[in-house]
Amino acid sequence: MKKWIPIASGLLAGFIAATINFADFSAKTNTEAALSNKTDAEKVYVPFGQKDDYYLFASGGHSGQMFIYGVPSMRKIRTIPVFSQDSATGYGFDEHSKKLMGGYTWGDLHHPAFSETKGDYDGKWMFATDVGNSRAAVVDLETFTTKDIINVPNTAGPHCAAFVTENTEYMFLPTRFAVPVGQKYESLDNYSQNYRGVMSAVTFDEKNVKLNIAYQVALPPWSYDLSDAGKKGSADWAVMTTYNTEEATTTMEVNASQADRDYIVLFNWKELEKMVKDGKYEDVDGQKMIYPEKQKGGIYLVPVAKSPHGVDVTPDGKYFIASGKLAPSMTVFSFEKSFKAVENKDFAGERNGIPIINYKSVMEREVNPENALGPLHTQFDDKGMAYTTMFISSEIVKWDPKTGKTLDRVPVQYSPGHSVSAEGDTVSPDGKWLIALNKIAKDSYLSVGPSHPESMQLIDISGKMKVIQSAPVDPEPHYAQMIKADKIKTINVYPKDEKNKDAVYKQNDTKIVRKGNEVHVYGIAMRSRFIFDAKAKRPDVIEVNEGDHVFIHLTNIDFDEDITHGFAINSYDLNIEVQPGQTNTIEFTADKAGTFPLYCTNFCSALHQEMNGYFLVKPKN
Ligand code: K7E
Ligand code: CUA
Repeated sequence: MKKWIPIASGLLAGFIAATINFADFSAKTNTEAALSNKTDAEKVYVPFGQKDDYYLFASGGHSGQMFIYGVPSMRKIRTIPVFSQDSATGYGFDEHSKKLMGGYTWGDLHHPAFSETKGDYDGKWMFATDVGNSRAAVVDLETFTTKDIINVPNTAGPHCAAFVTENTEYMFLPTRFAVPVGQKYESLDNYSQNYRGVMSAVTFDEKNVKLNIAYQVALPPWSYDLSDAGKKGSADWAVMTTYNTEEATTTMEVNASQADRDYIVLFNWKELEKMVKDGKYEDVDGQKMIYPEKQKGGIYLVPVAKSPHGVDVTPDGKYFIASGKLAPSMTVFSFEKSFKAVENKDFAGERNGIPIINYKSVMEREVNPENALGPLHTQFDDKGMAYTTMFISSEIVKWDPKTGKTLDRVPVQYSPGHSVSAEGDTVSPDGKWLIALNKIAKDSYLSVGPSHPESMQLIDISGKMKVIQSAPVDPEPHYAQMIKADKIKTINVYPKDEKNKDAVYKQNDTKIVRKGNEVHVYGIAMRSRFIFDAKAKRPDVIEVNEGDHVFIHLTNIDFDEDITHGFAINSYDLNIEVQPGQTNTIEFTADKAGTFPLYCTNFCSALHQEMNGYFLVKPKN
C-alpha cells in the first residue's frame, strides 16, 4: 500500500502535463498505420449495400447529444439530440422536446447505458445523464429519439451514471459534486456538516415511458465517480468510486488528493429497497431520503488507492476492479469476500456512520503493469480478460483479472479515457472489437486549427491487439456502448394515431381554428406542399394577427421511409421536423408583424424547393 504514495504524488504533475509527454511515439504509429496490410483494411471495409455488425452509441459530452456510429466501418450514422437543442431535427423547438428540455439549452452527457434483460443489452432503451444540469434521460431505440427527461433534485452532476441493474430495475445516479440537500445556500465553512453527496435510485416505467426517482440516499459530502452494477451472484449490489473524501472545499486539484485512500461505496439495493418499503426514510421535499448514519445496513465502504476513477464489474459478477488514476494500479476486489466481510462484520471502523470493510479481507490483488500509468476504465472480452485504458502512458493494457498477469498492450493516440468493447458491459461480451475513446487526437487528422476533434480508435482484439481504424468524433466521447446490430428493431414510419387530437391524416380535415387570440393550425406536410386549410383560397398560407398565440400542429402523411419534412418560418427562429407519419406541434407568439416565408427545411423531393408558403402577421394598428 505504501508504495503508492510517492509514485502517486509524482504522478499528479504527470497527469496534468500528460498531453505533452508522448509526442515521440506518433511517428511510429503513423508508419504502422501506413503499412497496415490488406487484411486490416478488409476487416473494416463494409462494402456499399452491406451494413455494420454493431451500433456504437457514443456519449456526446458537453454537446449534450449522443453519436451513433457503425462498427467496424466507424462511419457516423446519426446524432441523437438528448440534452441540447438541435436545429437539424427541430429538437428543443417543438412542444414535446421543448418540455422535455425543461428550459435548459445544453447538457453534458457522459455515460450511455442500454436497458438490460438478464444482464444482456435488450436493444430497447438507452439511458444517459446530464452532468451540466443534473438530469436523466431515456432514448427510444425504435425511433432513436429522446422520450423522457427528469430533473434529479439534491444532486449536482450525476456524472457517475448511468449504469443499470441486471433487469433494468434501477439506474443509480450518484452525484459528482456535494451540495446541501435542497441545494439551499450554505456557507462552505459548514461543508462537512451540511453538504451531502446524494445518490438517486431511478426507475423506468416502460409502459408509460416515464423515468421516476424511487428514493435517494444522503451519502457523505464526497465526490462520487464511476459506478457499476453487479451481475449474476452480485446482481443485488452496486459499486461506485469516491474521491475528495478529504472533504476539501477549495483547490481540489491538490486538496482532494491528500489522503492515501479513498473508498469504493458498496451497496445492496435490495436492502435499500426494503428500507423504503419499511418507511425507514425521511421525506425531503417529496423525496424519500435514506440517511445511512441512521439506517444501518446495506451500505459499506471499501478502502481503495487514492482518487480512483473507474470501477468495473467483471462479466461473471465475481469481482470489481478499481482503477487508480493517481496510483498506477488496478485493484481487484472479490464480491464473495465482501459479502463474507459484511456477514462477519469484518470492519475497520466507520466513516460518517458507514462501516469500512477490512481492505485485506476483500482485496484479491493489486495489479501494476510495468510503466503503465493513469489507469482509468476497464472493459472485458468473451474470455473474461480485462482491457484497461492508461490515460498517461496512452495505451490499452490487456490483463487477466484472475492472475494479474499482463497479456498484451497497444499504444493509442492519445490519452484514452474510456474504452468500449462489443457488448462489453453485459454478462457475455463478444470479444470482438475494442474502441479506445481518446481525449487527444493530435497528429491523427487534417488540422482544423488549435483545437482538434477527439478520436476513436478501433482495435482488433481477436488476436494480438492492433489498432486498425480511427475516426474523428465531436466532443466528447466519455463513454460509449456497443451493441449487436440485430438487437435493435427500429420502426420504418410512425403508425397512424387516430386518438391524437393534433393529428390530421386527410387533406380535407386540415383547418385553422381561432379562439380569441389563440390560433390552432391543424396542417399536413406531404410531397411537396404544406396544407394548413384545404378549403382556403391559399391552403399553404397562415395568417394571424400580431400578438396572437399560435399553435401549429403538423402531420407528415408521407408514410414512406425516410421522407422527412421540416418546417421553418423565415426570421422567426423556429424550426421543427416531422418524420414519416409523425405529428409535431410548435407553439409561439406572433410578436413580429410582417410577411414571413415558411418552408420545408428537409430536402424531400424534386420539388422540395417549391414546398413553401407564407406566414402573414397583420400589424396591431
Ligand atoms: Cu470522461 Cu467516464 Cu465522464 Cu472517465 S469519464 S475518462
Ligand atoms: Cu418537404 Cu422538403
